[in-house]
Amino acid sequence: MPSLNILRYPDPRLHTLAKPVAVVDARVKELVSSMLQTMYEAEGIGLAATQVNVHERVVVIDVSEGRDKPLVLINPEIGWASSETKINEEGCLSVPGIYDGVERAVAIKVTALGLDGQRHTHEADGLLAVCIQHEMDHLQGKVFVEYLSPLKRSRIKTKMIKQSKSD
Ligand code: QAP
Ligand code: CO
Repeated sequence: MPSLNILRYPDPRLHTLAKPVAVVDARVKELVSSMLQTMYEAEGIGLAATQVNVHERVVVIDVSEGRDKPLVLINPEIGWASSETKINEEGCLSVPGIYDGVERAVAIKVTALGLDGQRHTHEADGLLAVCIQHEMDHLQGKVFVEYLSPLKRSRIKTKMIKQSKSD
C-alpha cells in the first residue's frame, strides 16, 4: 500500500466537507491501509482522509505507545460529549512544527463503522478523545489553527508559505 501526500495548511482543499462512505468495500479498505501507512511514516497519531485529499468520512488514529493499536473510524458521529472541557496542546500533520492550545470536551462517546462494516461505540477520554475531536473537525473542513486568534493564524500562514517555498 503506497503512502499518500499530506496537504499542508493553508491549502484550500483542507476546507472541503467530507461525504459519508456508502459501503465499506475493498476500495475503502485500501484507502484505510494507505492512510495508516502514511500516518505511521509521518509519526502522527491521527490522520483524516481530508488531509490526503480524499473527501470521505474516514479517520485513522493510533495513540498507543507501541504504535500497534490502529483505530479506524468510518462515518464517525459524536453521540455524547462531556460538558467538562480542557485546553490541550495540539499539533497536526498538515501544520508541521506548530503546536498550540485548543479547548475540547474531556470525554466523548463516538459511534463509527469499523472495517467490518458494523457500527461500534467508542468511549474515549484523554489524548484519544482529543485526537478523535481533532480528526472529526478535519472531515468538516476545519483545521485546529482556526480556533486560534486571527493574529496567530496569520503568523502561522506566513510561516507555512515560507516553509513550502524552501522545500
Ligand atoms: C492530531 O496530530 C492531534 O508538527 C494528530 O512536525 C495532535 O499526529 C491530536 C506531527 C495532538 C491531539 C493532540 C506534527 C508530526 C503529528 C508535527 C498529529 C510534526 C510531526 C501530528
Ligand atoms: Co490534523
